[in-house]
Amino acid sequence: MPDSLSPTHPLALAPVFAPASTKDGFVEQFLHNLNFDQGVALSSSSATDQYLAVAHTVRDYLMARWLEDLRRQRETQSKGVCYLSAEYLLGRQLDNNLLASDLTEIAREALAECGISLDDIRAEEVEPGLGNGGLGRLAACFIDSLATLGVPSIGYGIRYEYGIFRQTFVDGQQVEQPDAWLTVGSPWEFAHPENAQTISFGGHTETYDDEGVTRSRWVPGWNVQAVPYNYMVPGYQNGRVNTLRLWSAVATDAFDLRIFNSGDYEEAVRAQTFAETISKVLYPEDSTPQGKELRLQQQYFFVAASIHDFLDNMLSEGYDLSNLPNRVIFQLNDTHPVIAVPEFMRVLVDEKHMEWDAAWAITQQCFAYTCHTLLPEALEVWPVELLGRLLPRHLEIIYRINEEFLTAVRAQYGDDEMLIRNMSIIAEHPVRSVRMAYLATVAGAKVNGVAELHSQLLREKVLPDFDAFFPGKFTNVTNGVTPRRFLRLSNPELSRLITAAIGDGWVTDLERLRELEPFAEDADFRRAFAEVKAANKRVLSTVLRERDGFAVSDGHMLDVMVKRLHEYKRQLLKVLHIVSTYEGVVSGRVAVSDVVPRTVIFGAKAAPGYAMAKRIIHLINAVGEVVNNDARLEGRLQVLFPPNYNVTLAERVIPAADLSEQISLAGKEASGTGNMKFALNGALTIGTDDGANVEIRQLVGDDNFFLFGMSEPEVDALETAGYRPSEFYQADPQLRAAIDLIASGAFSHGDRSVFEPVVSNLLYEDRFMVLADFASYVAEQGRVDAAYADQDAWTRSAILNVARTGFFSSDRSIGDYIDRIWHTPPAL
Ligand code: 26W
Repeated sequence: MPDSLSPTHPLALAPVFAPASTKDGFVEQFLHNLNFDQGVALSSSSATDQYLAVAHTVRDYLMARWLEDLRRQRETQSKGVCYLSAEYLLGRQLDNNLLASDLTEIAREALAECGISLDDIRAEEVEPGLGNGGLGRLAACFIDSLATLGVPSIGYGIRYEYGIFRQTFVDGQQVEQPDAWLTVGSPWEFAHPENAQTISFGGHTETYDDEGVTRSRWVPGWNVQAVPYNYMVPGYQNGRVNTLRLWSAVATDAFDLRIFNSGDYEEAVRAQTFAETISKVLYPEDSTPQGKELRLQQQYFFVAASIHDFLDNMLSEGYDLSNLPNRVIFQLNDTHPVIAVPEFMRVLVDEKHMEWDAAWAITQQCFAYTCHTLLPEALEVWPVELLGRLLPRHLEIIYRINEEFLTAVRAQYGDDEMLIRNMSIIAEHPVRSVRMAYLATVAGAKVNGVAELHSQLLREKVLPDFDAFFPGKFTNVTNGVTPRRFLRLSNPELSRLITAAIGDGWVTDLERLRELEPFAEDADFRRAFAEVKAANKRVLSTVLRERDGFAVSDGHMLDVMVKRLHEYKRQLLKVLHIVSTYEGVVSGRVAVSDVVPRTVIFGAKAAPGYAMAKRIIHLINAVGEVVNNDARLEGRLQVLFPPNYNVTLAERVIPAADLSEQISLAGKEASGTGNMKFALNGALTIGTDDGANVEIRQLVGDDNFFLFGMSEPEVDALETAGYRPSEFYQADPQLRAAIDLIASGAFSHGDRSVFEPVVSNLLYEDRFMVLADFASYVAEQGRVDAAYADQDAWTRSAILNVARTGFFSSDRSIGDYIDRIWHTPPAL
């Protein structure tokens, strides 16, 4: 009997009937789970039953490793990372977990024996969309890398009952539907109500005398329970399984009881519903925080639960808290979890009775902050009135942190009131508010941006005074993506080709893709590579036909722009290019035979309250409707906009793409991570010198990247000089023709009012300088067309993009976090 089957072994594992690591074992375990978990016989099982039983089989297989890792992390007490993130955009789990356990082929054969196709089963999984876009997906890539690298770590977040909305189009306009991802239950989660934390809100603070010491305490007004749900995060074929712990809100008994005793049944039910709204729904806002009270409740709810969970469960009995910096680093994924800072101080000072200065010294070593934006309107601020009402003690603590910080600033710079006002954690206008990014910067051991350019602009433009005041605090960690999901899983054909050429070491050591470089000169390899791309396009074509009824034309360049809809990302620039091509043909300026056949694919969700973004979605659909159906184009230009772009669709679109659109105004996109996924899958980029595009271009080389547009300093200069978009409109007949066509109602059945707000915004405001970059963009697209005509040269460039973008593995990003910020020990 193996050790771990003994009841006295610390893991005391239940015997498994047969290990799922053989085909027969898998079949046995699968049928067992089908019978005993789903309660059905194979003959009467639905695809959902089968999916759940397969998932349980994989889960059972990983369980021993998971329990072992949980025990190891608790026992070794080595320094670990708590990743605090309000979002995790995980994507489907089955495929990933099969790959991590190296069970894919076994599962495929075992299921085939039962008359089931693995491909059909995987389509049953509803992806957990617990994030908006880049920031949430980055967190998911990071926990994959943390597990693969064996870093002692845990991800903490919120188990939203409803993830990012499901997008549908009605008459070309976005309509949001709730995403009830938990309807059939998630086979990957484990609820632990016995480990619930009580999280308090409201009330007031008071001081009291504790044997001659005056202390503060918080007397809360109400509370909720935070119930943890654990998710397995398996490392890639390394026997490690980390944990993602997401919190769900339920009403506390005490809360219910008080009301129940008062005899108000309806009120008791209402109270319960109220408590549970906290984890009900992910805010679909991306970049523009709304300052909603419920959002602050969500933020405090999950970070307070996480901190208490860590202190209660992860530290050994009688742990010396002054040692905490050697035990943990809390990484703050943007400002959303920053309320953790005053909470941590409150626990140390009010509950553990630590001196303020000692507690602050510890806090400043236990937190680090990652900023993910440059847009001023995306920097979270919480009105003091709201924060003080919901978290009165935390507000007092923030005031004290600020007071001491400003005293130190004064000591260094004297009474420069302007500077003090600029650096204060408290803003006075338009309403007195807490600047969460400033609080994070003052508290964090390190502050990092997410690409070289972003980190530079963060230091120089967003937080310059802080950079001067805290030398050495600012650093960069360029983002990355997991090669498991975004190459190995999503592009199996290319993976096979790469592995055949250089072996499979690249899956965990992506820089090894460099070894592909010589193959760019090999005609046979180029042919095989081009064949993979063509096959991926056929797969996408099938997916889009089945999913959306779209027909993708053969032989077209696939030109893809997928990302959240935001003005700074400039989907409008792409629309103007399409409209201009169309206008060129219908006006006779361009011969249709000169149009290089392209299919443009958009994918984008707009925040439900972002009216301009929704109008742009409408415009894209309207332009597609006209262009796709105008015979004069002879089918050479197609615009497809599949609704509900998500991780699952990304995995199909990216491997098929020829051209990746990364066209934000320089200085606005912090990094981008889609840009990395496309390059890694052999798409060429047309892009501005923005975010991580800068590093992509440096790595792949100018010859293999289509650069256009103003640089960040040029944008800055134009802004200073005074940007007048109408001057660009007046000066460029091609631009004028495109805008006039939209304004004429050509895409709105003659109704000029429909897109009038878009047109006038472009002409009179154009915050993101679409018109200023139009000519340069169109010219560069001309070079794209010319380059695409030489398919063999294009393929050569595509291979070089793959070979030279190994740097963008999230394993490398995590390595950088370890070296520059966390200083955690090597894997156990
Ligand atoms: C509602 C408040 C709010 C504010 C900002 C919600 C979400 C945000 C995020 C910071 C938006 C976001 O996802 N930022 C993206 O982060 C990616 C990962 O670092 C970067 O690659 C993108 O450039 C950045 O826009």
